[in-house]
Amino acid sequence: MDSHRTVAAPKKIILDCDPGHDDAVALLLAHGNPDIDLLAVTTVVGNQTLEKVTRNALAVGTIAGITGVPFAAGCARPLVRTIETAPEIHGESGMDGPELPESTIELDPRHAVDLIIDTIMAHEPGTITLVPTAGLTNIALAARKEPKIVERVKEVVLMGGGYHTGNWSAVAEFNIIIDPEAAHIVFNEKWPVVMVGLDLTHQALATPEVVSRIAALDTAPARFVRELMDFFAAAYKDAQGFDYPPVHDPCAVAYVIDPSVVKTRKVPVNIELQGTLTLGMTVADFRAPAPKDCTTSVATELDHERFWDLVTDALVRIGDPQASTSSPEPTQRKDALTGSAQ
Ligand code: PIR
Ligand code: CA
Repeated sequence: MDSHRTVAAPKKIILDCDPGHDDAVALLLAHGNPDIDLLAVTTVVGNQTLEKVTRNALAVGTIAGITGVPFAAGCARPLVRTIETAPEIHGESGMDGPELPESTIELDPRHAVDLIIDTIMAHEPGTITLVPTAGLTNIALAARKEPKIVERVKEVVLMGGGYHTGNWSAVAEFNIIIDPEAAHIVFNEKWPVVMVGLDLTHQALATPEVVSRIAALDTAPARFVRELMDFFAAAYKDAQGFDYPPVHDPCAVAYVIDPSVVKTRKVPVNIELQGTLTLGMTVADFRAPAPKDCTTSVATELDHERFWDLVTDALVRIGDPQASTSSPEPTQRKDALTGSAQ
């Protein structure tokens, strides 16, 4: 019976990002999907400087019509290492390609680390999922500043690492190698960590079919995604020889929305901090069934079609937020059509 049907409560997440073409898609997916309750958006140095990625995050929020969600800037450099950015993939702005609007969102005055801690401590234990799609500096610092958050967080579903390949060295992925000490902290805390790494995200290719399906929506956010993907595709072809670009970050959000879209396997993972050739490697131990107290798992297989259905559906739901706030009400529009409006 209808009255007995239970609808699962949306999953509360904090998105910690460095937009970033794929971070932008992750933010759009999180905002547009009804099973996600986006509690906060925080930024950290990564694809570009903190200033640039924060500007980009606010611009994406503006395009998506996000209101009532705090956006806060976090760490401007990694814990130990010097800053390393990725202009060859994301351009000088960190999100080259589309023209960015002036933001209508005001930045929260708090440091991202404090916003993360405040938000987790203000909610019931076990209800918040952290979704980092950048270096782990903010998350590591939050765990050090307020250790109580570790047992309150439901899980950390992060885009980073890879158990069979790297993209910033032969064996290390960008989000991990830019702040390996932070990654070490995050992977060794007692919270559950789901590593959505390159093994998985290299299956999330923005093929021409995918991009034209999105472009056909013909809304401002969809056109924005098309322009992002055009730049990202060219950069990925030049820099890494990919036919189509892998859209990493929304895979972590998709896992939170529907874990059946992303297959995972429980396996111990730790971060290499000593190696001269292997710094930042996410070393996964597949030799035997994971021990009972294992807190880490790795993403292995993506349902490509359902993943892109989720992204497309989120864009359909987002619609054209700027157009609908500035265009006349349907009744006025009727007047306009009959020529009485001026
Ligand atoms: C993507 C990124 C950095 C470098 C390259 N070559 C490609 C960014 C993405 O935003 C994603 O979060 C992660 N880091 C993938 O490595
Ligand atoms: Ca990112």
